Amino acid sequence: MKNIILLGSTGSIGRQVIQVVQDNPDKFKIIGLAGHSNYKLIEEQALICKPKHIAMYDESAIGKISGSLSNLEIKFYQGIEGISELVQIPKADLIVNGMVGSIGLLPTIRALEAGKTVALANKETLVAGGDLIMPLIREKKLNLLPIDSEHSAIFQCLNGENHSDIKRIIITGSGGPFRGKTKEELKLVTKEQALKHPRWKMGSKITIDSATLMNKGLEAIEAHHLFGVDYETIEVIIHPESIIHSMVEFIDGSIKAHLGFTDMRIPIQYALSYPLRLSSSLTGMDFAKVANLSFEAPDLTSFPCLGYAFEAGKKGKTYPAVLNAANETAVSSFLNGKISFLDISNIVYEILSEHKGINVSDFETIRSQEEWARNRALEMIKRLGR
Ligand code: MN3
Repeated sequence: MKNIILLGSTGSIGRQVIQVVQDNPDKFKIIGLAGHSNYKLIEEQALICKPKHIAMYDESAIGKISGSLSNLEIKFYQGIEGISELVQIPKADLIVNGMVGSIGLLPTIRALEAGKTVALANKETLVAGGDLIMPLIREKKLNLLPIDSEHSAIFQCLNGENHSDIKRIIITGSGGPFRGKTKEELKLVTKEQALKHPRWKMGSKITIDSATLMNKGLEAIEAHHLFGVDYETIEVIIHPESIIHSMVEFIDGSIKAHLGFTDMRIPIQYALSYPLRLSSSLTGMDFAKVANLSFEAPDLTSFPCLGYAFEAGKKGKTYPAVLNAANETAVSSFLNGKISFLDISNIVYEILSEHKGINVSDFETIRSQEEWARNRALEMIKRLGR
């Protein structure tokens, strides 16, 4: 039995983690839940999972969790400090981080410091803090198990392979809802259109990132850290069918691809069961119905965020953290109707241009530079004023 602490339980990934755990009640037990502010949902989840620990990021949400949990003997935690304390409890075998945004960085660091295996769906954690996290993983000889479908695919392609045999890592992406649109056509696209992802059902932040292709850029930075490869080795290709979840080319010209349904429960289950595989109801792809797999180069003119992410990644230092923080702020303002779709990439570009990168030596450096980027983004958003 693996004892799991689930961070971000009320989000899209978190809800699917609970499904996987419910499908395998003899393998996994959730002993801790952490959510942002949705106290109603976390209460429902607690009645199902019967955890011993619950944390809420929004400190006012704890008090709203009703008495229905009073006979469960639950210990409650508050804020990011509370979540960071929760991940260290001795009984936890696996920390699943499904939080959204680089706010997930501190709990990840605390979990690793406590020697825990972490299954990571929170890509912003690696984008902002990869330079802190990866040395910690190596020093403590821990496992960081990717849940992001592309990275789970690459991770599985690399099983049993030598790192020095990697020639190229090829990250696939559906191209999002606006694939094929010109920059002119993107001027007037709405939030509702951006939220309609053609292949994956996901939370709103990542769905907007998929529409701008920032998501692929963040994934390239994530791959750089996770697999220890430089950016010249990483390629992004648009694959609208989303059947191939990523590929690895080796020095002998062999290419391994990972294929499957677009259902996050598959990579989630693999991260939970690793190194074993467990059976699942999601089997039996009908290739005659799939019929075609197509590919095209990403359009960096309509979707410049992808290029900005590669640039920030290559520059290293605090550039990726600043790119990510500016993007998080811009996306949330887009979702609130304050800026247009194209403003997102403009804001990211401006802030990256202004930024003077600093070597990442500690968490405080990242936090302070993120704060700078968020404040600069808010100033720009105010100026754009809608
Ligand atoms: Mn992905």
